[in-house]
Amino acid sequence: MKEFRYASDLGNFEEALKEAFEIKKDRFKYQGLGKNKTLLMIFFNNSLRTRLSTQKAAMNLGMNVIVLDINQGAWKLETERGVVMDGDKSEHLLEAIPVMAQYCDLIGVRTFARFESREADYTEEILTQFIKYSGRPVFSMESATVHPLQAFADLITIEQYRKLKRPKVVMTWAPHPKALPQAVPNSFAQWMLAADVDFVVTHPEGYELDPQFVSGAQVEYDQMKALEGADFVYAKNWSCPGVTRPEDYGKVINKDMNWTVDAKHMAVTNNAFFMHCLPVRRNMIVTDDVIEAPTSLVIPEAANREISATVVLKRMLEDL
Ligand code: AN0
Ligand code: CP
Repeated sequence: MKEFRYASDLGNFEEALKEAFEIKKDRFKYQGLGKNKTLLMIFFNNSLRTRLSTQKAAMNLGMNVIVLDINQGAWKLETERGVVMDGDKSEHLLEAIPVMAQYCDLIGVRTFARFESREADYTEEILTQFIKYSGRPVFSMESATVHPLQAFADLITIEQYRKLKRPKVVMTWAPHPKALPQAVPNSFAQWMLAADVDFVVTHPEGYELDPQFVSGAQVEYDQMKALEGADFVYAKNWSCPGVTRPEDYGKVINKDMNWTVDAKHMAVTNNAFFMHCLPVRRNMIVTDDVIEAPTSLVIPEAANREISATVVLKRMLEDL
């Protein structure tokens, strides 16, 4: 594997899940694979789970790890070509990327959507420059439009807990005070559409996700109706994707607290499991009682981040 951004980069899901459960049983099975190999993780944005689980995954494989927080101690980077660099940015990404690549074998990048331009975000301006100029295998640790390590962990979690062969999985928008990226819902939708599940998306009008990720999904604007009979409820906030309202791209256009997942929502499901990628704002996205219930999978889901990252790093190491 040379790149990890999309569901298609993983290939056959059955094989990937088999590998994931093999690693879950013995996460140190491939300890020799990463000897004298270095993973560089570059963070343009904050993280708790991705940072820890990906580092742990690299250690499972015997790798060395370097973590760089671009905003803490590195030079401020210019990302646009052609700019006269007379401002506060001391270095250009076009030098920084090949330099960073000298010191590592694999690169993970976290770089959120900036919401300055839909086009810049949806062309994955930063991540694609890493792919183009580093000469190393590159994986997204949540980039502008995707979060594949999360979606893979979610797939593993659903496989681990499903009671039916083909469960009903409902992804519901929920309110949040600040604008959040569409990366998590984009990837989750893409992965669920490629998996053997009955997938439904529910959100208020104006929150339609990009067709490149959701085309083929059932979209139901009535949240209660969508949740009926669900086996898994996957909650997430996202800001306006700008599909039906281009002028509102990246804005919070709805804060309707009726969408907060609470006991009354869960009551119409098939005793569904509750999922969220975390971090979550309690009593905005989900009530205390729902996230604390025995049916809440938020912790096992986070635990599976180590597994998804181990599989991805293993496959990248095998292809070096
Ligand atoms: C980020 C998001 O919604 O994309 C990261 C989630 C994994 N969340 C926040 O910034 C709070
Ligand atoms: N779910 C997730 O990616 O969390 P972090 O932002 O803490 O890495």
